[in-house]
Amino acid sequence: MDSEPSVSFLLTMKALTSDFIQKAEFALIVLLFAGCASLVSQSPAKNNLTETASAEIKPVSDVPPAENFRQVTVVTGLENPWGMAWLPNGEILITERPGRLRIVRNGKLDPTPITGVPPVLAVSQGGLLDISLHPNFAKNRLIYLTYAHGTERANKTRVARATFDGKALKNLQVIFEVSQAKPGGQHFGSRMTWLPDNKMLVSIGDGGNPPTQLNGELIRKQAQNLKSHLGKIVRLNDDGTIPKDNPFVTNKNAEPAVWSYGHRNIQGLTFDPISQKVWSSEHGSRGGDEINQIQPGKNYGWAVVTYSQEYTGGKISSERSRAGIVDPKVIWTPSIAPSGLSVYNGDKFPQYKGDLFAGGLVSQDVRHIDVDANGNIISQRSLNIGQRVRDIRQGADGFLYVLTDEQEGQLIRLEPSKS
Ligand SMILES: [Ca+2]
Repeated sequence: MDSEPSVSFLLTMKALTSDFIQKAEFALIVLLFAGCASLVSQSPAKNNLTETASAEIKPVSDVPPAENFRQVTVVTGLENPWGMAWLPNGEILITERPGRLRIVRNGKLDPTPITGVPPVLAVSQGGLLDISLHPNFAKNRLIYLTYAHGTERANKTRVARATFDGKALKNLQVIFEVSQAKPGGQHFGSRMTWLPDNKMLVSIGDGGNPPTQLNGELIRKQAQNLKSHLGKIVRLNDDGTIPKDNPFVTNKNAEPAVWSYGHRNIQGLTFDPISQKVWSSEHGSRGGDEINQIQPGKNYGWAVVTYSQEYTGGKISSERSRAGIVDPKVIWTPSIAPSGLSVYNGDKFPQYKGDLFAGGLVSQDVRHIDVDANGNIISQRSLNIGQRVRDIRQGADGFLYVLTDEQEGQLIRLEPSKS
């Protein structure tokens, strides 16, 4: 689910979809019974359940509440904040989508924005988006930003880096730009995360919903085109050059930056240093939002294999799983419109180490997803925030922090309710 449809539209959709899902769940139960019965009655060689094994991934529509959190509002008055990053001294940098970079010093929002931010295309979902510090920031002072650049008719997701002296960005340098320009204000991606070898991953959206076109066909088809950055995760060196061990560097029909493909619009991306796994959260259209475990060179399906439907209710694909395409680990129908995603590894919630925390724009909550040591999803719970959740990160102090996507957005700290 994208973030721009009106609330009443979404509520109607949510009600319709929820009704649809209850029926679908009933049908699924009947089908599973039938499947089990046929398993008993047939020899294994005859049944074809292996092909459709992913039907066992049941879309999640309802989750129990999370109760172990206390919410403390730290900062108010942020305009549509999008991403955040902690400096070594505990100060927090926060992007505002209209194009400002703010800083929280000693728990207070500095009224003066950081200077030196590049001009951005602030329209619909576009603007100043994610922020990330170089893993060696303490030595090199490098900060990375993603943003929408260009015009409403022709725009691209960009990655730029600059040095930060505590007040201003200096030596700004654009280190990556999507190869094709797209029209409109939808689907820019663009979360960043770092791998242990100091290579960076950046998510790039598929370019937009129908009827948005590129080269005479729906732009979303670019997600399956390896010659395009659209609908991909790209892997870059810290200066924007292409790592020589990227999965498609020797493929003449592929962009060498591509690391994984078949994505619609990934807005949550994180690396778990313990399990060494990369996780992403991805918007479906109507229903079919996903959490995926990302591996290099793999196809994640969009838009040929998906649980999602068109906003109008029409079919996007009849296929929900296919050999050679990676199944999602979580499917949300109705959509929660997933945003930031974090793996917890701090000491304030020791029992949640290794668990995932996902923000929801439409669901206005944080999903606490219990993950076991093997990376299997066990269960999930919902922490109601009551505002559109744009990002969730673990702070330098080990607490979890939430940004809310409102005109008067907030930074909220999550603490254990019993301490
Ligand atoms: Ca998928």
